Amino acid sequence: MVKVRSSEITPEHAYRNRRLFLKSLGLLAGSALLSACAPVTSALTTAPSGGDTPAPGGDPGASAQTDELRDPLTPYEAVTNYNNYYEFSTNKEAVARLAAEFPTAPWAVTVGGLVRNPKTYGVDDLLEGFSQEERIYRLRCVEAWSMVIPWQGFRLADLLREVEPLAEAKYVRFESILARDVMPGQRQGWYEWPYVEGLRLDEAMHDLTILATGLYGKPLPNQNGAPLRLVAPWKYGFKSIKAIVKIDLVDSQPASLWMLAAPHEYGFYANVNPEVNHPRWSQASERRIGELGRRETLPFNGYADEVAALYAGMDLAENY
Ligand SMILES: Nc1nc2c(c(=O)[nH]1)N[C@H]1C(S)=C(S)[C@@H](COP(=O)(O)O)O[C@H]1N2
Ligand SMILES: [Mo]
Repeated sequence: MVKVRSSEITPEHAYRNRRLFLKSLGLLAGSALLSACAPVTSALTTAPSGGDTPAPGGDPGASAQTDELRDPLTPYEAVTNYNNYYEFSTNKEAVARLAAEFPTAPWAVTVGGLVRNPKTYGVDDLLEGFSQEERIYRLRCVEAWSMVIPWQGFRLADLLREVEPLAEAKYVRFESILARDVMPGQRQGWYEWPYVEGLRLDEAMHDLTILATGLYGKPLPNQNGAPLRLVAPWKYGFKSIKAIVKIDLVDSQPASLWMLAAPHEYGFYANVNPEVNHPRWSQASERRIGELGRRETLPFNGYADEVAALYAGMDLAENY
């Protein structure tokens, strides 16, 4: 087994995970009402006594109405109708409709490469074999818009430990499905399909990195990457590859679809960084979907305490 840095779980994450677990056992009766009484707008707001009107974005499918920064969840309607998924369309508002009939069962994910125990998993194997948790994460697209999404999923680290990476394994390469007959975007010649992404092994093993199987308490909608997509919340959204069919442990940095398409615009690391602008626009601020105006972009998308150490000593302008 490869040695990996043991990472820190924030109290907020631990708290939410415990709540989800209790909820799944039916031990949190009235949890929606309880969370509706929590302060939701800002740290300065006091909880309305006996208030039972859910805040905008509140939903019984999530254990809380905000992320740990107290920013409200993006409503389900927005999360599922404003999507980047170029296999279907470059029009974000058209993806949900075009992906509606996409067949996601049966589905197999092959995990191999530099591992001791290569294995192919069905989706049920993943749902039953790995403990599912809720993670409320910000998603920050490289195009400078963002959302707050309550995912369900499991730690990528749990899956990687099971297949036992060899000492030579340094990176993880992810591949999306290739299905030209049902993915109209793949019949266009602009990109090198299938969609490919990669992480360094320590990034992949980090506690924040999950494979998502659902959102808002429901199975993952097709437009959000069903049945399985990566979520690495401190990186630009394009790293969070959808509809994964193949995961390989490899010894050198994999080339992603975006690196091949525009290497000077999209690098391997893609850490959210307000100080390094995209060649064609600023990354200093972002538009939170559902809000007026813009907000400042946070280093590592607000997860610096958890992940900055992964990049100690690295030049983050060079390694964009
Ligand atoms: N296979 C695949 N994965 C993908 C994409 C894509 O086009 N194809 N788009 C990426 C981009 S740019 C973003 S911002 C997120 C969007 O995820 P969402 O639609 O669930 O919000 O998915 C990422 N994963
Ligand atoms: Mo994106």
